[in-house]
Amino acid sequence: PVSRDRRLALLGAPVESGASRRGCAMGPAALRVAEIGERLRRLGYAVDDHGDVAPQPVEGLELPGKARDAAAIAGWARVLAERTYGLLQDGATPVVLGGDHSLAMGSVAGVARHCAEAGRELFVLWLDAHADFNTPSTSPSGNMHGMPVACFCGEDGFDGVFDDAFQARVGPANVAMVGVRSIDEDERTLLRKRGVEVVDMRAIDEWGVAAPMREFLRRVKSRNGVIHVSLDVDFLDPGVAPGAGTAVPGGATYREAHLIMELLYDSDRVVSADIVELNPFLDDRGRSAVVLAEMTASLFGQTILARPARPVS
Ligand code: B3U
Ligand code: MN
Ligand code: MN
Repeated sequence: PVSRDRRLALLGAPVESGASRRGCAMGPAALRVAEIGERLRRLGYAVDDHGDVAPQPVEGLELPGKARDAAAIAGWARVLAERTYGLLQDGATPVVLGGDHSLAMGSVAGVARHCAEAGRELFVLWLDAHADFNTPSTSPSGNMHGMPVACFCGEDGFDGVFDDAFQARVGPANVAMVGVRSIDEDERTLLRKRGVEVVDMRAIDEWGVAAPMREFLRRVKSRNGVIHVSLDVDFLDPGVAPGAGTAVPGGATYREAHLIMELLYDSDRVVSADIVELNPFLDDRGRSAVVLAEMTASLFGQTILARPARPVS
């Protein structure tokens, strides 16, 4: 599994204008207070905390349709694309601490460029109550945290967010969404049209998380691919993680979420991750921050008992 000599790179991205309510800008700080770095160091990794990144100045960018604060969001996306790309080129594993989910436009663009140049096929595992597959023309809210997947899958409406260096995209068939339970009408139509795999809560209730995860991991392995994991705090049930701006009832349990992280670690395919949408202003005494820090530790190999190396098959 994920070699302990791969350095882990924490990048704070205190962006919050992609969401409808403020507070996500405090997310990176809360995750640090929850000892996300220390937990990973205790597992034996060298962890570099690069602090919070600063957005590139972008002026006057407007997208056709509804996309609130598009210029600022593009500024975050551009710097994150450069940073995740650069870290991967250096052999490190970027872990982006959000910040709202619009930041994944950038983190995934950087990973996609790295994979395109390295000739590795990229898969994205989207753990979220929402599909985040709106475009500026389908979005009912105009909030850009509801759009990152559409953006990195190459849907129309995002021209000008990136310059030419970061045009690599993720094929919609290489995206798997798990835990989804809230989709807008036009968003659902588009998702279906593009063939994105959606493991909704109904599927999890029927099959649990292990069966669909094993199927996804088998698919990744059959293509010798790698995985970017994007974990939205609202993937979890609000009872487990109340610090979410757009909480939806009926989410993943603590145990389901940990099992997914453990299966991902066992797969040895994860190259990068986002931990996003934590809103400490809405949290209950740091509980959600701690849960996310624990999830991240599981993603990188924390186990209850040492287990014999057993490839997922
Ligand atoms: N789909 C809705 C709600 C939403 C998406 N992502 C979050 N909320 N966090 C929208 O505004 O696009
Ligand atoms: Mn999201
Ligand atoms: Mn969400």
